[in-house]
Amino acid sequence: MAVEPVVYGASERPPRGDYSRAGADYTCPQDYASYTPADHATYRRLYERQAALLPGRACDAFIAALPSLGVKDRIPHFDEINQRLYQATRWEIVTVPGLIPEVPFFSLLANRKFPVTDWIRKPEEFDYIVEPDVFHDLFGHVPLLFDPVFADHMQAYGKGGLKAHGLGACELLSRLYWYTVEFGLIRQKDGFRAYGAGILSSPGELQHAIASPEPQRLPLDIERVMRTRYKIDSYQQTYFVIDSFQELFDKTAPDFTPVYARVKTLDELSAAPAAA
Ligand code: HBI
Ligand code: FE
Repeated sequence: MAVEPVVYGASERPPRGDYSRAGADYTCPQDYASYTPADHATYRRLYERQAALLPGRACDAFIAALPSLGVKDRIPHFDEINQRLYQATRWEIVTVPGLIPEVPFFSLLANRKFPVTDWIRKPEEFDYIVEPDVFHDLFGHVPLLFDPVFADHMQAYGKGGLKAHGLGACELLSRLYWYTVEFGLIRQKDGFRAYGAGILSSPGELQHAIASPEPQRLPLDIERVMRTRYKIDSYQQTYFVIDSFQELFDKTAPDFTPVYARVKTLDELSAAPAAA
């Protein structure tokens, strides 16, 4: 059954994926036969460049789990990753044609299924792509699904997303996802490290997030996150820092119904650090 593609915001670009492949839950088989040698080479080059930047910048749990993705010289078969992932945390990855609407996205997470886009960027987009592709989804997101506490947090987030949808609060909860799952930092004994997939899949953002003096790095504060706008087309100006995945789980576990109500009465905040 064909479903509607998803485009975020007002966009002139046609949606990238082929949504005629997707079922009612927006999943489809991984179209492995359509990958060209050039596609596999793109994955290999992205993987090599990013892996070299991880020491001293990515959190320990991510570095420890990265080899669980398996082959790095070509795009992996998702089925093969699933054998290890399911054993580790009872999560599995499913294939999607690209961005999917919020309700099916949250439903998959609530059922411990992480949607991974199967197509890969073109060589001319090597350094930057707006939409998630297989490199962002797999390399950025999947390693931490091997961490038991982070894995449980992702499922709880999916359940919270379904609830937020019923309350008209998806935009507020999306900010939480943005500033944690996509762009979160964690404090280790040896300094700030990245755990967010948007950081870990981008060479420029990874160096910016850890070493630049420009952005502010604030302790994770749920209300503040929900009030803070974000930009999708530049490096972040604000990062929120956790001390452990248990902190992330605990701070996102409560029923946010009263938080949404309060935040809706408060002004939005800019991500830009206040002028000194
Ligand atoms: N779809 N494939 C895919 N990947 C995402 O990360 C994603 C999505 N749809 C919705 C969505 N993210 C957002 O609602 C998040 O901000 C929660
Ligand atoms: Fe992502």
